[in-house]
Amino acid sequence: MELYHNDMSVCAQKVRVTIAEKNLSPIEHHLNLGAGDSHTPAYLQLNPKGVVPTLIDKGRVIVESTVICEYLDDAYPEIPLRPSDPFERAQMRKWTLVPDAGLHLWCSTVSFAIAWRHQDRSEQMKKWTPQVRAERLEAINSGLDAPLVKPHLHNYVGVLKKMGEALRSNTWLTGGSYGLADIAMLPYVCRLDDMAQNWIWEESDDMRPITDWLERCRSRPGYAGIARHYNTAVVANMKQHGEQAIDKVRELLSTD
Ligand SMILES: N[C@@H](CCC(=O)N[C@@H](CS)C(=O)NCC(=O)O)C(=O)O
Repeated sequence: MELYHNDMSVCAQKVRVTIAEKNLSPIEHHLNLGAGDSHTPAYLQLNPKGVVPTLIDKGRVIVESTVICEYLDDAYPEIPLRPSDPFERAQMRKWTLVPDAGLHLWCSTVSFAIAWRHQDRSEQMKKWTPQVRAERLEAINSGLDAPLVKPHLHNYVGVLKKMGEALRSNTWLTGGSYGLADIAMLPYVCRLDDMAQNWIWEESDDMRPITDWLERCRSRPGYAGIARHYNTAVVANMKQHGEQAIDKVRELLSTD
C-alpha cells in the first residue's frame, strides 16, 4: 500500500487517522504542496485534480479522502470504523459528506486568510484553476478582511455548532462508537486549534462538548496519523498568526 500525502493537509490527516486506527503501514510519499508537487505530470496521472491524498492499494489507485476512508474500512474490516446498523451508517455519512459539501472550502479560505498567506505558495498558485485562484487570492491578499472570509467562517462555525449539538448527548458523533464521522471532522477542529481559535468552542455553551471530544480523539491510536506528521515549524507559524487574528475573528463572528 502506498499513500501520497502532505503533512498538514486536512484531507491527508483524515486518511492517515483511518490508516493508524487500522494499524496499516503504507509506503508514504510526502508532497510539498507549496512547491507544486501535486501538479507534476506524473502525479496528475494518479490524481487528475492535483490534490492529496492518493492511495494505491494492490496496484489500484483510489482518490478522494472520503472515498479512501470507506475503501479502507471495506478492504480492512478487522477494526471496523462504521456502524453496522444501516440507519446509524446513514447518520455517519451525513458527517462524512460535510467536508465535500463545503467545509473543506471554508477551512481553506480561513486557513489562507489567517496563516497560509504568510507562506510562499507561488509555484502552487500557478497551477490552480481560475476559480480556485480567484477565491484564494482574495484571502491571500486581504486576509480576514476579504469579503468571502466572513460567510465562510460563519459556515465553518455552523458545523462546530452541529457537532456540539450531537456531542451533547453522545460520546462520539454517531453515538457510542468512534468512527469515520469523528475522523472526518477531527482535522478541521485540529486546524482551528492549530491556528489558536480553540476559544471558539471552549467559550461557547453550545460548542463546549467539542473540548472533551477532542481530548478523546487525541487519546485514540488514530491520532498518530495527525501527531506523527505535525510540522512543528509550520504549526508554530500558524499559531503565531492565529493569535494575532483572534480579535478580528471574534469581531467577524460577533455579527451575522
Ligand atoms: N476532495 C478532495 C480534496 C483534496 C484537497 O483539496 N487536498 C488539498 C490539501 S487538503 C490539496 O492537495 N491541495 C493542493 C492544491 O490545491 O494545490 C479529497 O477529499 O481528497
